Amino acid sequence: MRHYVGGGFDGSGVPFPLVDPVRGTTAGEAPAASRELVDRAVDAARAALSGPWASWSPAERARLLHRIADGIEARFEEFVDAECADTGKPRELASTVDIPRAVANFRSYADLLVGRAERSWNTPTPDGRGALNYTVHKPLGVVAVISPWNLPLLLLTWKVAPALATGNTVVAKPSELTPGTACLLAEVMAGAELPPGVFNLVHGGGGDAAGQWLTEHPGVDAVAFTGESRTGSTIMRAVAGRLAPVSFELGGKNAGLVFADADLERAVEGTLRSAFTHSGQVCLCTERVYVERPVFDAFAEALAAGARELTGYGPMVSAAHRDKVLGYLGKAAADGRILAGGGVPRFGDDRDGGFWVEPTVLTGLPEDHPAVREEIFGPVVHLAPFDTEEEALALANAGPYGLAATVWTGDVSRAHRVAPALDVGIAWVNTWNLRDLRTPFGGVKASGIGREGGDHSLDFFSEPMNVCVKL
Ligand code: NAD
Ligand code: 6OD
Repeated sequence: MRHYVGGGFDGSGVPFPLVDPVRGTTAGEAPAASRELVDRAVDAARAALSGPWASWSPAERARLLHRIADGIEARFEEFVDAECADTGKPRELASTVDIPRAVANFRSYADLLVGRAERSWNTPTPDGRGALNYTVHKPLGVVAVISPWNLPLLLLTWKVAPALATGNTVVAKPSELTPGTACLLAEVMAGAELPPGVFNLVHGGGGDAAGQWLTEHPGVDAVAFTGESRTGSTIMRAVAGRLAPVSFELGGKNAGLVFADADLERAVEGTLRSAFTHSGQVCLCTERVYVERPVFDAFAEALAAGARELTGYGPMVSAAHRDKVLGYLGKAAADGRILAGGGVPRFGDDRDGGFWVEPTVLTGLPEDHPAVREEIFGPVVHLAPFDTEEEALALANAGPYGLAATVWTGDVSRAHRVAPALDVGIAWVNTWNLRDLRTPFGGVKASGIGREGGDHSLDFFSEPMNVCVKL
């Protein structure tokens, strides 16, 4: 595990331990960047802005993004191994979602860049000769990309790819819990013929460490961050003095709405996926489901049975996160009912030292209960009944978050009525987490600031400038 600064690898810094979430054993270590190294990374990124990188055409940058994607594909299994070692996630998930999506992130921004149209306007003037207005997109400068532990490579590359596509230079800081695939990405970058300093990587923690030092650094022109809403507030304060732009993808407490006219089998299967994928450690996971009363009992019974039958799921990422999730389950057991799970699975082997929590279905809690209102980010879903469409919408839209929601219905008019009325950035109907990388992605309220995806990312990572030429 090494930093990558100014085109060179660097192993300096106090080592911190990496823990295998499956067994709870120490699995290695990574170096924490010193403040001096963070300064060097930002300086390298700033210097690269005025080097040969500045004259790379969009087509050259697009070819670079494809080379990076090729480099990840060439070492696909190593990336899968590293993602599984850090997160404990099942191999099936890393090899069908995380690593392919990282490849797709680079390829899709390469394609978007080449096809990007610039707008121009013919402007009438009193002398009849007119003026030509057109837009030039410039990079923002040095961008800090700070990412979380749940989908480490997917979420890092989701921001690094468009940042490079638009001509910025990057200093990336992955979560201190999951630095492995970022290290491999730096090796791919080193082989991808990009000028030194265009991509830099530093490791370490958030507060009073590399993360904070980056966001406070006067040489950082913008911060693209994914993580907890509270951390987003802290970063906003850090950049406020210099008015640096931010793009934030933050927490969620996503609702599912199941109407009585839905295909119940499909709704149960979809909710099992939306609640328990990566053991609930995906920001888009459903943590509360409102079910129309006539089908509530049947849905609850089928979902609980499905949850009990789940196998092949992974652990929580850390002991601290496992304890946080179990804390919610303790409160829920006291105040409501547990229909499935609620505890720690026992394997009778070395996995018993890991950070496991059973897929859990809760019911009977009031809406202001911490387990219903706060983001748990684990394999826990709460079920409650509703009687009318208005009530369902009010329940889904309550609370501080507004990231995603899922609607299960067989009535196409209801689908088009309910989905746009949800106070979220993304609403799925009769599916979950079906992604088209050209669409806007982000949250409202405490779930984020700004939109990424497709042109939205290209717009965030560039500064549009108007040129007006009198003819
Ligand atoms: P986190 O906020 O604790 O950490 C995220 C990153 O920020 C890490 O790299 C961390 O080191 C860094 N960080 C922490 N404090 C910092 C500070 N003061 N200054 C600068 N950097 C700092 O989040 P996490 O626990 O790693 O991830 C889980 C959270 O992320 C959940 O809330 C989840 O909902 C959210 N998330 C949101 C999305 C989305 O797209 N909306 C996607 C994934 C995760
Ligand atoms: O699919 C994406 O583009 C994305 N940003 C997913 C985020 C998932 C959160 O854990």
